Amino acid sequence: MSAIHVCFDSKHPKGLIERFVNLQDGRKIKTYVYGERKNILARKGIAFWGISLNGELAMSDKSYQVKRNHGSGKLTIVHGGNQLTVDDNTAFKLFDLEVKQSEQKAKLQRTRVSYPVIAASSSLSDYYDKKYDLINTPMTWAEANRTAFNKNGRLVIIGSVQEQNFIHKLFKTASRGTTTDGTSVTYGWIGATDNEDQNGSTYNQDTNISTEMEINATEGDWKWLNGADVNETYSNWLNLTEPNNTAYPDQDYAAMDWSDTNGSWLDLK
Ligand SMILES: [Ca+2]
Ligand SMILES: [Ca+2]
Repeated sequence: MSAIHVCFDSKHPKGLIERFVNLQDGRKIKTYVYGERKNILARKGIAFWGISLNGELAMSDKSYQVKRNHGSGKLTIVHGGNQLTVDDNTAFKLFDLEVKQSEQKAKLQRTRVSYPVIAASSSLSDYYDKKYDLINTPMTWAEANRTAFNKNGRLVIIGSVQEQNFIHKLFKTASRGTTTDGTSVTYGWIGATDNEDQNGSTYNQDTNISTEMEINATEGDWKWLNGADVNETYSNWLNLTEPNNTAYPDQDYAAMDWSDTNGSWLDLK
């Protein structure tokens, strides 16, 4: 997308903005924007949809189109030539947030837009960039961390309320594991710890290899497995009473209680 400011147009004393879309095949199309957002990001790689008429384009302010299937209640999102069907608004809101974040990142870093690419059309749990896999075998946090690492993954790092709601829903609708005494499990491990013996990891997309890394967690100082400080990012600890480090300093591992309405987090050992 490019924009040209025409300064001296007798019909528009204040000047006129003419917008053009430069398509991948080399075509340049005069474009009009409609919808809530007046300024569409002028960046390479931006996805859009709109209506083309007589060689001109009316472009929606959203980079994707959403259709509701009235029979199933599912939403179909069409984005950059990919089609994705999601169950409900929880997944849609996470998708919308990630699209906005991708565009914002491209704007700040002045690079081309890199969207979360969709790998499968069935579920938001199948991004190329982010694929969520739920394992319902009961295990310790360290075992879960190792299991994820061996699959080139990481225990989930939750970065927003939209992602929290999505994960919470994923937990609630999954079949639950049971412990050795037969109790139904209502906690799912997430990727945060304050145990200084635990490592995080980074994944290299080019080599397809995960590497362990120091995250420098210490008792009471919670770190995500990518090394980010839990205090400085989105968090959802239970009623501000967890993590209760003072009373239980041996509780070093974060879990989501999905039986809780808000899917609150607590520290367990
Ligand atoms: Ca602790
Ligand atoms: Ca606790």
